[in-house]
Amino acid sequence: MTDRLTLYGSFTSSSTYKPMLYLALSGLPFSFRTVNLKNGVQREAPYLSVNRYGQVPALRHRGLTIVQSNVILDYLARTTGHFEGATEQERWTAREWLSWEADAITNVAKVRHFSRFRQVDSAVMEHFRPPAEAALSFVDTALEGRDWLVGNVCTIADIGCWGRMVFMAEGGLDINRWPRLLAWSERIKAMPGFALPYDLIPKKDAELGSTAPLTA
Ligand SMILES: N[C@@H](CCC(=O)N[C@@H](CS)C(=O)NCC(=O)O)C(=O)O
Repeated sequence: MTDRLTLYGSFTSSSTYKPMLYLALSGLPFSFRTVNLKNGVQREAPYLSVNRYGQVPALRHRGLTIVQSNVILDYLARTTGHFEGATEQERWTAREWLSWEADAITNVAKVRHFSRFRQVDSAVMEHFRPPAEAALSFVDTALEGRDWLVGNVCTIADIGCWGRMVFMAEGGLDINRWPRLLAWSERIKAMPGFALPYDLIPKKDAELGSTAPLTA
């Protein structure tokens, strides 16, 4: 049983970016295993034995297999202590944000997906754009008078919500429309270890990270 974290993911995936960003900001060493979504590797038996949903990301650690990006963030925060809420209430509130983002910020990812990877009828965009904009407005309002979504420091709530919306410009969603959200993204970008997805997620398998200890 290995103590080294192994993350399966893909270069263009916001769901992959979320745990990748977590690991980069934490300075944790890990192995990256690329899953080529374009070639359909996610639907082949070897990968389906890792993630039954045929999606990235997936995390393997200490004999466990963890899938769904927000469950991975939850696991990493519990296991390593990095970006965990400071109090029990904050820990629950951070997970509440992650559950909400899977319902709401997912629409931002859909707008980007249909803009970048598919030719779809305009009705599809008309369906997804209003809830995507509403989700961004909701985060913008929640950030009024505060630096972070939960408590006084960056938590998995910030990493999960930002990570899912990171490609918003590719969907024609201009972050300048949401000034508090913009300022929050700048705070995240100023953190040591930060990188944008195309600079962070390798196209090939890689051994990454420093020699930081697993526990914060
Ligand atoms: N709820 C999942 C969503 C994962 C997801 O949608 N992954 C996409 C890439 S961002 C994927 O693997 N798509 C490949 C496919 O569906 O064939 C999570 O948060 O992990």
